[in-house]
Amino acid sequence: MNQKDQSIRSMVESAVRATKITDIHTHLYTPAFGGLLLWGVDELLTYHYLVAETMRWVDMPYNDFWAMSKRDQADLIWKTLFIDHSPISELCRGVLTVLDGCGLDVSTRNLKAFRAYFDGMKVEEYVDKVFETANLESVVMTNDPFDDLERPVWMKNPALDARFHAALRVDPLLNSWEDAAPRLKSWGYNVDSGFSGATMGEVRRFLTDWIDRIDALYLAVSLPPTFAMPEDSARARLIEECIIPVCREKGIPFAMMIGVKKLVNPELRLAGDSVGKGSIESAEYLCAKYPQNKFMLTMLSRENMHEMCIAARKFRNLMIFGCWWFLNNPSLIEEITRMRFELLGESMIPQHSDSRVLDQLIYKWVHSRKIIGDVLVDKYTDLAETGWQVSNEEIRRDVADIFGRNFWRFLER
Ligand code: HDL
Ligand code: ZN
Repeated sequence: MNQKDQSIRSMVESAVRATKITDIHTHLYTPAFGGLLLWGVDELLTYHYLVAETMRWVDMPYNDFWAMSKRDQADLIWKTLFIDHSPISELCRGVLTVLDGCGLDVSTRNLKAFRAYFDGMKVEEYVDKVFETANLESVVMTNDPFDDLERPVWMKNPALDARFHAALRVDPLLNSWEDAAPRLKSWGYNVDSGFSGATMGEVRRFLTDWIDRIDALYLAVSLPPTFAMPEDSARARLIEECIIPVCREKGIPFAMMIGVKKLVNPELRLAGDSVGKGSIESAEYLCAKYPQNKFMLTMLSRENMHEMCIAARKFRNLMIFGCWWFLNNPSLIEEITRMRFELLGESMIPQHSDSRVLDQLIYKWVHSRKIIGDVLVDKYTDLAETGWQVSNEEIRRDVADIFGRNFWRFLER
C-alpha cells in the first residue's frame, strides 16, 4: 500500500473510530422503563435471532422451549450455537464481540464467569459503559402507545436520559385498524372503525397527543411486502388523511419500513417473521404527491436496495436508511453501502443498529464501522487516483454527515 493510500486508510479509520453516532432506530429504552430495557448476557443469548438459529438444530417442541426459564434457554442456545457448533453466524459473533468489548476473556468460554460480570453490574453504569464503548451520541427508541407495558410509563411523564430520543410507532393503527379503533375509543378518542363522524380528526388528535407526549423525532411503521399506495383500504386512508397532514404540521418525517412478512412461523413468536420484496412505487407515490412532507425509508429485501437508491435520487424529501434486520450482515452491508455511495454519495444514512438488547449496540456498531470505513477507504482511494486529494477535515466532515448529521439536518428541513 503506497504512502498516499496508507494516509487515506489511517485518516478514515481515525474518523470512523472517533465520530459519535446517532443510532436512528433501536428497540431500546432508558432505565426509566424498567424491565423493558433488556441487557446482559442471557438477554443477548435469548435474542430472537439466536432462538431461530438454535431451533434449526434441536427437535424439541417450540412450546417446551418457551416454557424454559431464560437462563435455561440461554444455556441451551450457548451449548447449541457456541459449543456444539462454531459461532460463525453474525448474531453469534456479535455476542462474542460484546463480551470482548466488555473486557471479558472470550477464550475461556466460561459462561458462568460472563454471567457473574453482568450480575455485578448496575444498569445505569452499564448504559454509560455501552455508550462509551460503542461511541454513541444518542439512540432513537421505538415507542408504541399500543404496548400495554410501555403506555403506562409514558402516562407518568418519565424523566428521560437525554441520550434516548423517541419515535412514535403506529403499526397497530395502520395494520390492524379494526382492533385499534376500539382501543382508541377507550382512551377517549371519538373514533369509529367505519370512519364515520369525527374519526379522522380524532385519529389526528391521537397522533398529535402522542407526538407531543413523547417528543417524537419521527413517526414510523413497519409494513408488509404487499403495502400499496394508492389503495382503497383503511391503511391508505389513515396514511393520507391522518399521518401525512399531522407529520407535515409537526414537521417530522414519516418512516416506512417495508417488507416484513409477519409470523410465517407463529411458533417462533418474535423470531417468526420473514421477508418479502416490497413495492418502491408506494414510496415514490407518497414522495411525489406530498413534496412538503419528509419520508424516511428502509426495506427488508435485498432485491429492493437498488430501486430504493434510485427513488432517493428522484426525491430530496426521501431519506433512505440502514441495512435492516435480515440485511444487517457483513456481506450485505458492504454490498448495499457500496451501492449507496456510488448512487447517492454521502446523502443517505448507511446504518442503524435495530438493537433490542442494550449490549448489541457494541457489536452492531463495531462491525458496521469497520465495513463502512473499508468502503470509504476504497471511495477516497478512487478519488486519489484521479489526482483529487481529500483532506482529513473533509473525511471527518463526511463521516459526521453519514453517522448523524444527515439525520439531524433532515429533521430540521
Ligand atoms: O419492526 C421492526 O422494527 C423490526 O426491527 C423488528 O423489531 C424485528 O423483530 C427486529 O428485531 N429486527 O432486528
Ligand atoms: Zn426494528
